[in-house]
Amino acid sequence: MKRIFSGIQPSGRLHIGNYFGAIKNWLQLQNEYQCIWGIVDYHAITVPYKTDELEERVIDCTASYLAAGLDPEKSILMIQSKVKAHTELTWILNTISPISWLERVPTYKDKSKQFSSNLNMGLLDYPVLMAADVILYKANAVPVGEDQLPHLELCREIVRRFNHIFGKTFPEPKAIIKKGAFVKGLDGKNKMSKSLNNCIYLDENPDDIWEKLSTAVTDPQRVRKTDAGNPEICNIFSLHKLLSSKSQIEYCKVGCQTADIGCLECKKILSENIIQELSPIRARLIELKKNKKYLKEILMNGIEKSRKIAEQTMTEVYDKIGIKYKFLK
Ligand code: AQP
Repeated sequence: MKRIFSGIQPSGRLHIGNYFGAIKNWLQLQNEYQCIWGIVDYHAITVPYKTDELEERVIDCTASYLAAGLDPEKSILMIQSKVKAHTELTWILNTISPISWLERVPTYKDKSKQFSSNLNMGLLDYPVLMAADVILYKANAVPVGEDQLPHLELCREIVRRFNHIFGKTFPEPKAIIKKGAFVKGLDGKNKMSKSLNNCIYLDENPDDIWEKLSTAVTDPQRVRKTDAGNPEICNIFSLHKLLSSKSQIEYCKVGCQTADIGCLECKKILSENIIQELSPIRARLIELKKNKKYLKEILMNGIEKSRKIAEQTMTEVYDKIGIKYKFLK
């Protein structure tokens, strides 16, 4: 069975961008591949964070995976930092990754502006760690949002370079891109991001969903209700495409173009659909977070399985790069 690795950083509560861009697609993939879903905490510490909140974030992320429907019987759920080989392999990959490759990664450019007072090596090295995450398990494919595509391309370049220098070791992982690959934030400008306060969270309660939507940015040129709008540049309409029925999408599209309906009516329909989609997830999430023993069991099991696969890869890698030191055996 072909293998997949993907993960989410526990840098905040998960949002509908993570859900539509990642987890919802993972649900189908877990039936087709051997999947490893990581909670990639080493990635999360590349930007300023509160040490006393990290554990809660990891718990929240695990519960979110399960609440959204990931099945621990079918896939492996694990925490990146608990499999030490992730950083071991990163170091080895660092030695063959030109700095110029890393400096041109768009997310590095964005994050270095966002966190200019903490421009650390981890931020620059983020894609190398991501490459290590994936190839440590010899994953054949990685489901990603559009924003992550440059990272995956870099990962493929690193794989080609490693294989060229040391001999064929890793498969070149392919990107799997599905519907919902880019969810814009409620600010109508940026990608929905945990760190940008422009999200609808997976455990958002119905009142808050409506409150956030009612003030969310729409087509900026539609100032009055009587102005005709352009749904194709409207943030709310792009969310309709992910959540609403065909007839609702058509109703909102035509209603907006002809100014027959206002933004609030369009948002109300969307709000009800988001609430319907998220309510069962929210209920399960709240229950799961109370059952830490269960979450621990799932993670410990996943960590053990991940370590076994990682150990096999690292034995081969050390062999290939000349760190086997027979005289010590
Ligand atoms: N807005 C989005 N639209 C589509 N997909 C998204 N993903 C994240 N945001 C969107 C996808 O979710 C997966 C995990 O992302 P991540 O949390 O590890 O990293 P991120 O993309 O940096 O997420 P955030 O929310 O933007 O976190 P912060 O603010 O902490 O940097 C990936 O597959 C990603 O594509």
